[in-house]
Amino acid sequence: MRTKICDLLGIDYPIFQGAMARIADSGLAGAVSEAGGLGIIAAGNATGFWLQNEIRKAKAMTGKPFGVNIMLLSPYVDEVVEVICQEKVPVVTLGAGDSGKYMEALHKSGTKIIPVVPSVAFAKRMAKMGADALIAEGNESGGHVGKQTTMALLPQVVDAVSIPVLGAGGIADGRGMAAAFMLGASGVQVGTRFLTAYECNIHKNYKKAILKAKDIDTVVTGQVTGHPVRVLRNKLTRRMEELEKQEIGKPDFNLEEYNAKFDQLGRGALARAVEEGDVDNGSLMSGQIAGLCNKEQSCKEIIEELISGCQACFNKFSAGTTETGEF
Ligand code: TUI
Repeated sequence: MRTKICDLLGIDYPIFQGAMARIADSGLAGAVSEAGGLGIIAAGNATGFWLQNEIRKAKAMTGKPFGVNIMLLSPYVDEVVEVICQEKVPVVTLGAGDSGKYMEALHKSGTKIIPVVPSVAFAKRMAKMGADALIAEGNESGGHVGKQTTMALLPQVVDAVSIPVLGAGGIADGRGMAAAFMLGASGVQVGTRFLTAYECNIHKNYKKAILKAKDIDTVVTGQVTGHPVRVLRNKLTRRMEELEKQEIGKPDFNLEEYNAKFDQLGRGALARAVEEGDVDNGSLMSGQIAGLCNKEQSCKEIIEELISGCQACFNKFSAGTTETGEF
């Protein structure tokens, strides 16, 4: 199953592992790349020093291409970009902001640039600025989300640009992957499913919470702050909702004060989930598709299942099937 994105990046399968801040390290990314997908180290809010070490560990694990995700809200973006250029990382994805400023330096070092886009307008802007491909990420995703669903966003982005587009958000098995192809994608990015991989080094409580999550168990927090984040519902999200209810209706509502209170609640919450396994007070980032992620597997097994499941969909729905009344 090769597509344009495989040829562009020199990977075997058109599957990217979603970059999950504080989670997607060299252990996860190296395993995904070694299995033929594109593993991605999430720079998140980490320093250039941390990232350089992770890049070197990934290089030692696999001779295959891997990527780094630049989280554009990070205070360390400049040093992260510098390290990526120095280490000649073959591909970067960029999220949570506008990557225009960094494109020239990254291209000069031979790095392929793949911004995450939440809208058609932003997709067109990134394509015009020289992006090599795009990831159209729907609101079903975990973590920082845009407003459009994958189903609506992906085909509109595909039609708006002439570079390859990957679909992301709500994709965790071969059926989702086949659906993305039907909408015009050249590949998919899968995040939540990789949270359940053996090689994913999150606390066991976090992993268990994903494994037992149902379809309705995620919520988007931070809608008012301007940084909406999808996570599993828990005590922390209920406190955030409570704060929203109390403050928003006030006649003297002050956004800055509200944001400060919200930040106070969220401070350190991702680390509490990932490292301490605090499933009540931590931020358990997760996509809506967690309900489908029910077993722990290796990255290789996950990738093989995605490919064989996608292939089975194509076979099932190929010529003649509609006449047998199978669907
Ligand atoms: O970036 C992500 N997902 C993330 S980043 C993250 S760490 C974080 N934690 C707390 C608050 C904020 C971040 C956890 N998950 N996905 C890619 C993505 N990019 N989703 C949405 C966007 C995006 C949003 C607005 C990209 C561009 C944009 O605006 C660009 C513009 O200038 O119009």
